Amino acid sequence: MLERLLVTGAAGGIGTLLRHKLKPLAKTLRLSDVADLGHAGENEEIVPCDLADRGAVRQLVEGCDGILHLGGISLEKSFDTLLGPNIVGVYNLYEAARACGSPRILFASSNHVTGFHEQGTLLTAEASLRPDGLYGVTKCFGEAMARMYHDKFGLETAIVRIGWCAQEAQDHRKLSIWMSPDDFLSLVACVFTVSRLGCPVIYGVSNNDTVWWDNSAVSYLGWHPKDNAAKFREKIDATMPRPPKDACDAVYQGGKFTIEPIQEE
Ligand code: NAI
Ligand code: 15L
Repeated sequence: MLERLLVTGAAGGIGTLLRHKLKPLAKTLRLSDVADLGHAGENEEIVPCDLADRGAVRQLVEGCDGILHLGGISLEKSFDTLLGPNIVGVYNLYEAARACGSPRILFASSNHVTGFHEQGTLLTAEASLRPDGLYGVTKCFGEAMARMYHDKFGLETAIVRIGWCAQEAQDHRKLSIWMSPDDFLSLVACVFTVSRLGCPVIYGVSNNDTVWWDNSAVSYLGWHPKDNAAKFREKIDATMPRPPKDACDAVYQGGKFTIEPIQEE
């Protein structure tokens, strides 16, 4: 069991889904965000922090032996909006981790680092990076930071390219990329308990019927996702039309992100 697990971005969608489920993994959960996290529950510490504030991030990481890094901008935005949380923030986090005993990190990357691959292509961790926007590019930066801090300093990171983590898959594309909160939780548990982690790339996806990603290279983690988005298919088919074959949602893994404009502010 970890002594103190830091969860950045804990007030966000995934952080909220996992907050109570994470408790068995650590004696103390240190929950952090710029948004309101409410009151600290049993075995919780609330530490507000802007990831772009280097000194604050250094203090935030002190005393933590694991970091679940969910914090940052999670959608396509302007470069100026992404810069602080997703670029400066990731640098601050890795430098703080290096100074604080190199706790293991789970970096929440995204399927949008490879969003311009076509849906019919089965990707492994070796797939070339084909980000589908500036958001995806910032996640490529985070992945490169993780790799460099591992090669140079031995700091271990699980790079998790999350598909869509939520209670439900709501459209046809998400039937292939959905990861249930419970499957994410079991992945987090594997990452923080496996004896040697290294710096693997893992696709964060449940055991869905339609598969775009191959995680066989990380079988040593012992992660066996159990849920399957197929249970949402009937509802999706009944409530929305299947996208036309040539629509971005049906062609590219990144779906609509591939047609997002470069935003100016
Ligand atoms: P979210 O947008 O709901 O939560 C992110 C949290 O980060 C927010 O609570 C926000 O206040 C916080 N944050 C933003 N800027 C910050 C800053 N400067 N300092 C501190 N905190 C800051 O995102 P969600 O959906 O919970 O995703 C969590 C992570 O997983 C994100 O990094 C996202 O890119 C990644 N991801 C999520 C996917 C999903 O299915 N939800 C899919 C792929 C990747
Ligand atoms: C992401 O990276 C986003 O954070 C999430 O909100 C979804 O849009 C997801 O990708 C997706 O690909 O649907």
